[in-house]
This record gives sequence, C-alpha cells and structure tokens, in this order.
Amino acid sequence: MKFGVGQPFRRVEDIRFITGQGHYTDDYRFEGEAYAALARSSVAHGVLKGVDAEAARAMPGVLAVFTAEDLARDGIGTMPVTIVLDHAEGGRMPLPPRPLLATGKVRYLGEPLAFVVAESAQAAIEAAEVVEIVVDELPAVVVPDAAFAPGAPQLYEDAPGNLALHWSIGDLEAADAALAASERVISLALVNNRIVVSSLEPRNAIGLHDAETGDFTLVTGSQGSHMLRAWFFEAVFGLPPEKLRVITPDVGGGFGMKAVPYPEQALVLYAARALGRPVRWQSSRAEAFLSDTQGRDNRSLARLGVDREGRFTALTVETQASCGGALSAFGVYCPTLAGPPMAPGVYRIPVVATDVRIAYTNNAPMDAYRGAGRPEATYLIERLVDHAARELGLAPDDLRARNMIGAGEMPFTTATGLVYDSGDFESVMRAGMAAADWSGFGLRKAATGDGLMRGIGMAYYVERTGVPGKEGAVVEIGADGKVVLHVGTQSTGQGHETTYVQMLAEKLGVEPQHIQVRTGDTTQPMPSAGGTVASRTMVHGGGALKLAAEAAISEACAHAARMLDAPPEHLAFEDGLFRLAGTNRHLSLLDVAAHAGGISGTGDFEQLAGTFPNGVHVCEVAVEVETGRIHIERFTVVDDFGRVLNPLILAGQVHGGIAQGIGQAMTEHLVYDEETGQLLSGSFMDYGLPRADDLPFFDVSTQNVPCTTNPLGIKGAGEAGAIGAPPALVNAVIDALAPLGVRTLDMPLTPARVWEAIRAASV
Ligand code: SMO
Repeated sequence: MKFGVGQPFRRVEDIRFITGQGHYTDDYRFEGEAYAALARSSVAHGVLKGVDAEAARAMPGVLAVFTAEDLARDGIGTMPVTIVLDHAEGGRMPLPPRPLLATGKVRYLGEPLAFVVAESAQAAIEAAEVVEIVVDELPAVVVPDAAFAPGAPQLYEDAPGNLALHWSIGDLEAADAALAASERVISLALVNNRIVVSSLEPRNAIGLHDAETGDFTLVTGSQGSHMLRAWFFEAVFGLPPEKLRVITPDVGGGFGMKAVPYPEQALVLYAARALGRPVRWQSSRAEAFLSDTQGRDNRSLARLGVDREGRFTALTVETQASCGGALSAFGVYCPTLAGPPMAPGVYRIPVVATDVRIAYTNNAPMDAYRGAGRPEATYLIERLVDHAARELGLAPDDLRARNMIGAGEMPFTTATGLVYDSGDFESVMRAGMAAADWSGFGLRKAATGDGLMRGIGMAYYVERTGVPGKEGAVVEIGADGKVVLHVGTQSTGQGHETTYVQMLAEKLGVEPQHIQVRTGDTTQPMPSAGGTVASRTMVHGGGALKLAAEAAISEACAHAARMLDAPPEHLAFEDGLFRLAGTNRHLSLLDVAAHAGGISGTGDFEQLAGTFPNGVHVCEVAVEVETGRIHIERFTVVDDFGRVLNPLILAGQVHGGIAQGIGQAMTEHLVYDEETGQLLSGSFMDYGLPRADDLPFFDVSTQNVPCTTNPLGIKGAGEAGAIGAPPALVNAVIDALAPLGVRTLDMPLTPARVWEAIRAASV
C-alpha cells in the first residue's frame, strides 16, 4: 500500500510516545534551573490590601518572591486581550487591565498573587503556601444572572453592572415581529454548563534569559509557538517579538485552553531575567482546575417560529455568558464571533437575531474549548429543533428535513451572514439514521423487557472551521536525500507527524521515512505561522504544504531541465521522477536535490473563507428509572469532512471528541459556591471526567462532499465530535423520558439530576 493521502496509516509518532521517547516541556533540563510556584488567592472576590511575602522569603531555598510591586517597578505590562469588540449600542467594550499578579482587587479563586522561585520545586511550593494575602473579602457572583442583578458586587469600576460586552446579530425587534406572525412559536431555555479542559499534561513553562544579548527563550506547551509569541510578548515586555524564542515540544492535549497566553509564561521569563537563571514552572492538577481557562458556561432562551407546513420562520436567541473574573485573550470570542453566527445550524431560517450579554463573574477566565462557541450554538439549535418536533408532533428527522438547506442551494448565505460552501445535510442525516438502524429502534425498545426506558435522539451539527487566515510551510529537500517539512501548526496529540508526512510523501513521491516534520520553534524559517486552533491544521497547514511542495518541485524542475539540457516545460513530474517527454530519460527528485546541493520550497497560504464540516450524531440510551442512571447503548456518527487524509487518525479525532462531548453532557460540571466563589468541584474526586465504561462502541463513518473553499477540499475535523455529541445524547434521554412528561433537562445528566426530573415529572 502506498503511503499516500486517504490511507489508514498508523500514527508514526505513537512508537515514540508509547515507548516513553516523547519529549515534553518537562523533559527539558537546563543548567542552574530554579523552580517556581505561585501563591494564589484563597478568596474569590475582595479588596487586596497587601501580599505579605516576608515569611516566604525567609523559607529555606527560596531565591525570590516576586509581587505586583516588583513587576510595576520593572515596567511589566498586563496580559493582552486579542478579541476586542464594540457594544451593540456602540462604544468599545471596557478593557480593564489583567495584571500578571493581582493588584487592587482579587476577582477569582486562584488568581496569581506572588511568584515564588526556589532551589527546588518543593521549596517553592512550601514557600508559596506561607505567602499571606491581606484582603477585605467581598461577596462573590459566579453566574451572569447574579452578576447582572441590581446591587450586585462590582468586579471592575469601568465595567458597570459587570457587563463585559453586549453584542448582537440581527434585529431582535424585527425577529420578534416575525415570531409573532408565525403559526407557532416554540421556546426553550437551557444552560450550557461550565467545564474544565483537563488536558492530560497540565500547563508548564521554562523561562531563560541571556544577559549578554538580552534574548529570552520560553519552552512551553502551546498550540503554536509563533501564535503564542505574537499574542503576549510585546504587550507584556515592550520588546520586539524577535527578542523571544518560543519552543513548544510534544504537548499532551490543548483543546483551545493552551492556545492562549497565561501570566505564568510571562512570569518565568521575568524571573529568569531577574535571577539570571532558568526558571521552571509546572502546574499541578489542582492549579489546572483553578487557573486554566474554562469552557462553555452560558444560558440561553431561544424562540423558533414555525409556519403551518412546519417550516421555520424566525429564530431569536438571547444569551447570558460569563467571561470569568478576568478577560483571557479570546475571552469574548466564543459567545460572539464564534457561536452566534452558527445559530441557525443547517436550517433555512429567514430571520435570525442573537443577543448576548457577557458578565464578569468571580471565577476562572473563560476561553476556547474544543469547538469554541460552535458547540454552544449546535447544542442550542439541535435541542430546540428536537423540542419543536416533539411539541408539533412531527418526527425529528421529518422536521429537520423540511428545513435543511439543500445540496442544490449551495453556496448558501445564512441570515447571520455565513456562506456555507458545500454540504448535503439531508443525505448525511439519512445515512446516519441508516447506520444507526433508526427504523429498527421501535423493535429494539419493545423487545427488551428489562424495565429500562429507552430513547433515541439525533443532532445535526455544522461548524465553521478554517477561519480565514494565513499559514506557512517550508519544504527542504537535502542533498543527502532527507526531507524536512517546517510547519507552524502544533500537534497536541492529533498525529500531525503522520498526516503531514502522508501528504508530502504523495506530493513529492518520496518514501515517508525520509521525511521529518519540524514544528514548535519560532526560529524555524516560516513565511507566516499561526498555530493549531479551530480545526485548521489540515485546512491551512495542508494548503501551505501543497504550495511549498509545488514550489520545491518547480525549483527542482528548473534544475533538472538544466541537467537534461531540455526546456523545463518538456519535463513532467510524477511519482518522484522528472521525465523528459518523448524520451525514456528521467531524473529522480532526490538526485536533482543532491546535484543542486539541496532544494527548498516555501508556501505562504491564505484561506479566504470558512469551511463547514457537518454531520449527524445518533445516540440510543437506556435509562434506569429508579436511579436516573443512563446507559449509552449505541452511538453512530456520519460526518462530512470534505476529504479524508487518514481514516484511522480521523476516527481517533472523532472518538476523542465524542468522549469529551459525552463528558460535558453526562458527568462534567464545574461548581462554584454562589456566595463565596469557592470551587466545589476542584479535583477529579468531585469532577466527573467520563471513563471508559461510560462510553459505548462508536460507529463512525464519513459521507464527504468536497469543500470548495480549500484547494485540498478539506473541512476540519478536530472539534466535530465534541460538537455533535452533547445534543444527541440529551435528545435521546428526553426521548426516553418523554412518556413520563420530562420535556427538558440541563447538562450534565448525572443520575441525581435525571432522577430528580423523573420524580418531578411523575408527581
Ligand atoms: S477550541 Mo480550538 O483550539 O479553536
């Protein structure tokens, strides 16, 4: 079998990982390292009177305890905000500064107060524990409702009413009028629960500083070293980006959470310069719960107008979201630019209005989590449409089919302004129903007699990936026959070393073992580089690879033409060989590269429009009425990813996404105490990650419609599983419990919550 595109090759990097040869940030060792730990706020909201570090400084092995005063004295800036928007009524959203270490107030549990550096990690941790916070505690608000209530405690003076941003699409009044003129209006209120990202490898950073040159180096887990550098260094240090080299080696999971910069990454650099030693920080799991950006957390009221024929007339969505106690770099992105444009999903809805109010609340900053806004949008529309079908007495597939945008209507512009380039939603839905044996469910349900209540549910997701932007790649074909591919996207476990190699091996006609993928270093020769977010690696990075490979082939062709003493246009390149037309003369690419002393090609790719992966998730559940426990009996997915590069890696991506989606829907929930802002689910003892025995076998397949906005026809696949799974699962559980009168449920569907709903419905 040729190692080309479309083949189910096993991941070449897995040998490295499973034999312990992975090289993560923690595997770096530098001479003279010092270790850092953070003193973090033990209260969620209060006026900060002081940070007493005297006792900590006197602890054995302590080299320094840096406080906000030190940073101020040295002119250190604040954490930048990358997405800045205007309020719906005009005027820029407030941008209260987010210092690296708290000043004036503390606004969430775990907010950094002081940076302790010591000779050992243990000494640093012990000293951090004796740093004293002097604080006048204030009442906390942890949900938007409470934050917006009259008289609520204010987090920031320049964000009156705790309003971070009020933002909208469309005209709510016009949409209300369209609703009023509709035959029926179906409403649904729901909560998208706050969750923690739980990367296998917690965050980390090692800072180095060269006193002679003034150059910094940062080794850190990220989703793209170039992107990370661009997003914080200049803002915090006031120095040009070239003064920092960022190295990101192997990374154990990012999921959006590691895309954004964090105070700790700046603090290790600051401390390295101050102390003249490399400074290492490694987050504990407990710190990850407190200080990683968290995901989702919004509440919406949606209204859907339906006419006499069951066609949608209008949709309004009013949302309250939280950005936490400080704005992360993309803190307002998910509930604005990312989610709301996707509100109509795969349906033809002529009038759509969305309105979101984002609150400052006393909990950890919010940011992207696998899907970033799109899961929230899909959850809303797919719960709403399912709910509407039940209210209208229509089959869920029937109501969907009546309203789905047809394959013949592509490209389709939604009322929210997105242009779906391609897709055949109804065919994919039917394929998913066939794969799930939807029509056989009634028999399966009747046949069991085990007393469990069974239900089946579907969700049809569409998401926008490949958000317009640039990405570069460089191909170097050495005189020694070794091929190096430089890319700026970053694997955090997705298998880039395999998929990129598959693409390049096919393009160049060289053996895959000769190709090496290099990534994660800002000193790489890249024309432009972003990173891995929004399922963009194969869309953008693949596009860049194609251009770079073609540039290398073109350079080699010119050289081969000189070697063969023929015009280049008489040469044809195929399977790694340049053949001279009309003769049997040929030269291999590698021979040409050897003769030329090396060949290289650069690709600077710009994706101009979004790509829209879509598909159907079908879930079948059995619910124990006595306990509320849910058993997932079948889970079937049919996706349209445009084009498949490696079906094995693709399945892994979808499986992992489903597991995370099911986790959010069934077990995961961050709970902050409503009065004190203390985190009540701050460890895996209280926070339920899904386990293997919570999950069924997944039946995953594709039915692809090539993407027309990407030269390779690719639609991104990294986030899809996490987007489709939650509404499919909840719809299935509602279907099971509908005979008891249960009409809606909010995630997570823990046994306690399901049992309560069953009891409440039966009285
Ligand atoms: S949630 Mo992603 O890294 O756009």
